[in-house]
Amino acid sequence: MQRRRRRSAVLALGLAASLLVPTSVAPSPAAAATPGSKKVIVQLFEWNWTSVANECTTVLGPKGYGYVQVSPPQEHVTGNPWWLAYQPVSYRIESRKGTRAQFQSMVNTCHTAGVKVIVDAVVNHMSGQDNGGTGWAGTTYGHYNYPGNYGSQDFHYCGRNGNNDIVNYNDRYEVQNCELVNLADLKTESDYVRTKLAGYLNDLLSLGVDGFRLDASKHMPAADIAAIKSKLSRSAYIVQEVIWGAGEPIQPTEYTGNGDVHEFRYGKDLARMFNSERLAYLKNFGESWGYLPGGQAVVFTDNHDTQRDGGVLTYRDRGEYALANAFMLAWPYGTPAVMSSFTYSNRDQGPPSDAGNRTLNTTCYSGWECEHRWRVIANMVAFNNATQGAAVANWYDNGWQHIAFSRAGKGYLTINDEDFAITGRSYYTGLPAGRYCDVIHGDFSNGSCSGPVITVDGSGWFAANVNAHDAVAIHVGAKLP
Ligand code: LM2
Ligand code: CA
Repeated sequence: MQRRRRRSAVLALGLAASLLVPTSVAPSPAAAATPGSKKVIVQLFEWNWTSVANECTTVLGPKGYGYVQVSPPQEHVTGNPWWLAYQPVSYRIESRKGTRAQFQSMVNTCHTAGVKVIVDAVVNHMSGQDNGGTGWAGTTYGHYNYPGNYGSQDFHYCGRNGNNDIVNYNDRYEVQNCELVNLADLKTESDYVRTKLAGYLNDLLSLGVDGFRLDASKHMPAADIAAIKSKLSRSAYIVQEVIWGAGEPIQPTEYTGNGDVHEFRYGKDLARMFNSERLAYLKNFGESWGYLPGGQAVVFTDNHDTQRDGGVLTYRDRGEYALANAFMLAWPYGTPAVMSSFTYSNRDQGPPSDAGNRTLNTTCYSGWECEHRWRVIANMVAFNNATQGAAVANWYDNGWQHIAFSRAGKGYLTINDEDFAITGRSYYTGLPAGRYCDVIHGDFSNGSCSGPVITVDGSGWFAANVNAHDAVAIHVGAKLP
């Protein structure tokens, strides 16, 4: 049953070469989707504001990304690890990633490029520093004292387990009223605290932000989030981080009344199919696997936590990672969020920074992976845009690692994750006859394709050979004139 695939080194290298090339970033009007149809999110993890702005203009807009999710922008504790961002000290928009002015300018630039901005909002807690200190922007704080925002009366002290820490995830009260890794847990049931949190989010909305990823949502009752949301000055996109855990009392479905919710099972299951089971099983991937309703799920191969904690595919898996992302971007379940990482060798390591821990500008050739620029991933964003609303049709599998399907009338993907090439075969797409760019191996720009062209005949078929651990993808947004 279980099957561990062994690839020859030579084959793996050949694959890496073809699937890992960065995409061409020449502006391509064809990639731009009609307004409202661009769903794909990219998480530019720990990028500074100047680099995010530049990426919106040069890559995200042209490639058709709908949203950029940025790391927490508020004042945080000092030091080097990436996770400092998850220890708020104040709600000043002043961090290692940049100033308020730089943040504002980034939002404006991304909007001009047609990309909306989602902020990772840390609202469950403040810092985890027992002795307090001075924050990045100079604010003096104590573990339970944040001048101008909170005093000791605004925090939970659950007093379980000999301290205030969460130990037992099977206890709803504990998960929501004790401390997540010593992080001072806000009394989100208090109107004062809710008003402060809404004040922070409203400040971000006044800067033009479009939505929020609500960090540690499972650690707040859904009703508390609803109360904070009701204090927002205008509507905003919301995605809640609720990590599904086997047998736990707090369920992701409790949160769908507030907005979207992350479906954490997706990336783990997808990795298992690629690593040790069968792509053929993906035929009904989504709700029938017990997942959240697709219209409210945000899915990802990995995020900044799961890529460190294991059990998922990451940039380290190279070609297999590209194929898993191609599947995610072609398959209609959920809203896909593409991960973009900095290179790391230990869990805590911060992003490339200067001596003062200010995050350096992103350079995609060193220190940063820029997975969202890999040709396969970047070009499948336009596939996602072009196939919005089209159902899956014409599913094919060989029982194992070769699958294919169309998005009715709009696009077609086949993935061959066997250790051997599949040759001499034709595929039924149901697509209009014509010449299409294979966007896995080529970039479509100004009506021409830099890679192989696939010809769909008058009956909707094409013939192609697919190498081992490779794919072919075509869609109506990349059709040659
Ligand atoms: C999240 N979602 O619910 C974030 O996605 C995740 O990255 C955050 O953890 C977490 N919740 C809190 O916002 C990260 C990181 C932790 C780190 C915390 C706080 O994974 O390792 O904890 O941020 O910065 C670190 C230390 C931990 C220490 C804590 C407080 O690793 O040992 O606890 O700081 O000082 C004593
Ligand atoms: Ca809490």
